[in-house]
Amino acid sequence: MRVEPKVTSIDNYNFSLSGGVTIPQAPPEFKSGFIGIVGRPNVGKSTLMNQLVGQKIAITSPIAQTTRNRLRGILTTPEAQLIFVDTPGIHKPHHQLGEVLVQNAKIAIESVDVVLFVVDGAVACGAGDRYIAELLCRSKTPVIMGLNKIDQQPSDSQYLDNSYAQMAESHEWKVVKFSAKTSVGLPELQELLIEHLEIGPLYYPPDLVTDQPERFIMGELIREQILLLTREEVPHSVAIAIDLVEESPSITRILATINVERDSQKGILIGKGGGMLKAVGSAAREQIQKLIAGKVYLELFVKVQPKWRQSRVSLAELGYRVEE
Ligand SMILES: Nc1nc2c(ncn2[C@@H]2O[C@H](COP(=O)(O)OP(=O)(O)OP(=O)(O)O)[C@@H](O)[C@H]2O)c(=O)[nH]1
Ligand SMILES: [Mg+2]
Repeated sequence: MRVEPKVTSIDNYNFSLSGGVTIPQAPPEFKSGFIGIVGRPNVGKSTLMNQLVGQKIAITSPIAQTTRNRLRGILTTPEAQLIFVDTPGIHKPHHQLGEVLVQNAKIAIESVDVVLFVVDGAVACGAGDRYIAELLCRSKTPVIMGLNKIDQQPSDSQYLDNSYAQMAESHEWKVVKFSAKTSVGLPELQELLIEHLEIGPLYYPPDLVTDQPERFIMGELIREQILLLTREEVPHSVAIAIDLVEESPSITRILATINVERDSQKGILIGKGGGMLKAVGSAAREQIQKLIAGKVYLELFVKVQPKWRQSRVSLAELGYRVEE
């Protein structure tokens, strides 16, 4: 039996120009706005967004460049609506996909009300952070620096904090320290962010936590398992397409294709006797069951699509394109 899912996804709402959904009017003094979460790959941006909205909407992994799309996570409190925009880690791009991702992160910086520049507090400030700092000072958007992973800091961490404090001071950015993993410091972060927002309306219904369709999150949950279970080039070479989602009262049937670039990658993904694909499938199925709060049948196919990361057409087909 399918139990009633939490409202996680935009699909549960029938938005239309003629006003298919009514968003309640915000009380007086209510604040709202868009907060861009920006930083190097792997600093914990997506983990932070999931913790702040209280639900897993973005996938996370120890592999750099986990996030590929700009995702919105929504947190509504009695006093404010914070719309977080999680972005792909900014890095030096090596292929067309990388260029599109970095370009989209740059666009996000310009389109939000506040930027939360997340850095890894467990390692000293480096060239990657300085590159992003330069980008941020070219934009007019106000910036807060967020020092994450403080649970991983050594006992004598002053030198680490100082390396970031110097950068923040030179740009007059406020610094806030937290751990996205343990939630230490997150209430203070939330308060500081609300202080930076202006009085505004509810942009989304108060119980919505993401603007992403459920299908997209399903594809991401499959990709997450591939990131966690395979190695080397494979994690970066996959793109997921959800071919079918068929709901019945007892089970949701999902067919998905995993696109890879080479035959050798297909071999690794399928694994000995199909073992790898089975492992990916059963772990992803469990995650998707949590997402939709119902039973799932998941069937995965693997297809070779040579050089999809280099081709603008394939990128667009698979859902990666430069945003307007
Ligand atoms: N110890 C510790 N680990 C963390 C913390 N926040 C994130 N991580 C870990 O850091 C790794 C990267 O986290 P993500 O949230 O995927 O990082 P990201 O910045 O979104 O990475 P990209 O999407 O690749 O740019 C994961 O293994 C997380 O579990 C934290 O506060 N403390
Ligand atoms: Mg991410």
